[in-house]
Amino acid sequence: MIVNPSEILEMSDYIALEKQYGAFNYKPLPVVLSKGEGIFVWDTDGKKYFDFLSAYSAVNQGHCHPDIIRALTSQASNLTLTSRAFHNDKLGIFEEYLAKYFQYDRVLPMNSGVEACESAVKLARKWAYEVKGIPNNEAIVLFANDNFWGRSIAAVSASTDPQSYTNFGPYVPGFQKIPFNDLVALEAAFQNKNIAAFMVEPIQGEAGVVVPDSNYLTGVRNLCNQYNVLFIADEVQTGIARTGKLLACDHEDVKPDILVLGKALGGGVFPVSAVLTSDEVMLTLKPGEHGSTFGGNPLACVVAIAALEVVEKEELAKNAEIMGEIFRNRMQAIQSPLISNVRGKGLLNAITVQPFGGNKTAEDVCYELMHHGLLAKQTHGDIIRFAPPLIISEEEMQEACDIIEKTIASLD
Ligand code: IF1
Repeated sequence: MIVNPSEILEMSDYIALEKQYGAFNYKPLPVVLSKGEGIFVWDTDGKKYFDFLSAYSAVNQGHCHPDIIRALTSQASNLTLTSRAFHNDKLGIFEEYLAKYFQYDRVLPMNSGVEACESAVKLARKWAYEVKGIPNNEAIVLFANDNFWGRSIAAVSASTDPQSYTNFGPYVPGFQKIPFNDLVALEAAFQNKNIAAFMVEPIQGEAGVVVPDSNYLTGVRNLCNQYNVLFIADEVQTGIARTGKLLACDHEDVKPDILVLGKALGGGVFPVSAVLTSDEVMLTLKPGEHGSTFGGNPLACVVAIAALEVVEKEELAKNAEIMGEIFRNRMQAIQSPLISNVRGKGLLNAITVQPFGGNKTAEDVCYELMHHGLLAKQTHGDIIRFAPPLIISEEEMQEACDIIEKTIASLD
């Protein structure tokens, strides 16, 4: 079949094309989406769904937010890319806006989350040698078990998930892993003088929305101060209001040395990521030592500013907090042996599906939810993440919870 790119096909044909010509690195639900608006998406047959994945938290502001699309299209017809070989009239404005918004000295713009995380690791190594005085090539960066920060060779080298790292070796040296939510293990690891940084997600997303103890980040902050180690917070998924505060670290009023942002920084339309840090850390980078062709492009800069303006103007952190409470209360009230655990913060939530007696899995629940008009995706076989756009209203949240309740009841 040779398809004219403008031809309209059946859903099964779109899926068949991916099957014939794509890589099998994902296993999507059999739904083909062609339109999005706010918290809803539509498939090619015109069926409407609640989007309870939000493109893995990249669409916090809702699909095709008019203010963000306006910023995108007006900039797109003016100037899109200059590279960093020249200045552009949006980069400095974006850097100032971000630095003030999150209260850091400086901003390093990148594109994807994994690039920004890797940039943070590079910065930590540079700081280790040039400021902390660790002997050359001996710096160690610590990670928490079950971390997830992407798919690059460095990211899979930091991973403890065999699915992520198996047969992708040899791995990057100088990475060490300790248990998450364990300050004793952290302090023990810090006895090594060559530790440059500890990179951690304030809530572990891919691990299944694992929320640490309420004083964990404070403990990390204190130990990092005590041992002169950089605290890198990977807020690629938890940041930008997802957990009910602008940053998940704000729940404990803790400020990391290096903050990594991505996903919703691009307002769901464009890959924009950034590393924010102090003069002391950022100024270790000199011309030619790091970069990216697309990083800091004017299109990304205006989109990111528009995306953050929406978060502020529409008070998305507050809404995420309130709607998250409603969601977890509704889920906890469901009387079903299928649900064994409900957890999360703000609108980053998960339920654990217990295959009671029968053989219903989290995947079965997601298929059934899809048929009932709500899209969510399972992870690790038994966990379903629920993360709608943060603009969801109370009425819409109640309706979505009705769908989940009905679906669970139909599977019991
Ligand atoms: C996939 C989860 C979400 C991230 C954190 C960095 C990155 C991610 C904390 C890298 C990416 C993704 C990517 C996506 C699945 C996904 C995810 F399932 F792993 F947990 F969000 F729900 N730091 N997270 O979560 O960002 O380079 O992708 O822009 O399919 O791999 P990226």
